Amino acid sequence: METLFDKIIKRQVPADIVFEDELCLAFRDISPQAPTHILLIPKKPIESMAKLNTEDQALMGHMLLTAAQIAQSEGLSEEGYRLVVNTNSAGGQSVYHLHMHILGGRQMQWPPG
Ligand code: DGP
Repeated sequence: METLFDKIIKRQVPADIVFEDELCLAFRDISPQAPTHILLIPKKPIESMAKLNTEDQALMGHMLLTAAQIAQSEGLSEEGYRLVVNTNSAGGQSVYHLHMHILGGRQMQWPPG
């Protein structure tokens, strides 16, 4: 099923895009929970972490490295930042297209809510 994030990939819904390559897209969250809050998504429409399989191994590695590069380019690396992947309903996922939240620019707390 097509999600909002598929529409952002296809430029049918506007977004503040900060990075794109052939495999993934990153854009600023519409409801930021930190001074920097970016969503990194694969272009492949994977619903959630729970739907990953072994063929996604290289893509997921690419996404982690891309998240680190985006954090670096946003100036977050030295102070630190948080990556979050909310998964399914108990994980707090609301858009069923796998996405990594890159959050930074403030002190994070633990445990998360
Ligand atoms: P999650 O709750 O983990 O599924 O995160 C979904 C995120 O998507 C949430 O932080 C808000 C963000 N979001 C929802 N609608 C839009 C939108 O139209 N544009 C952008 N840029 N972000 C959105």
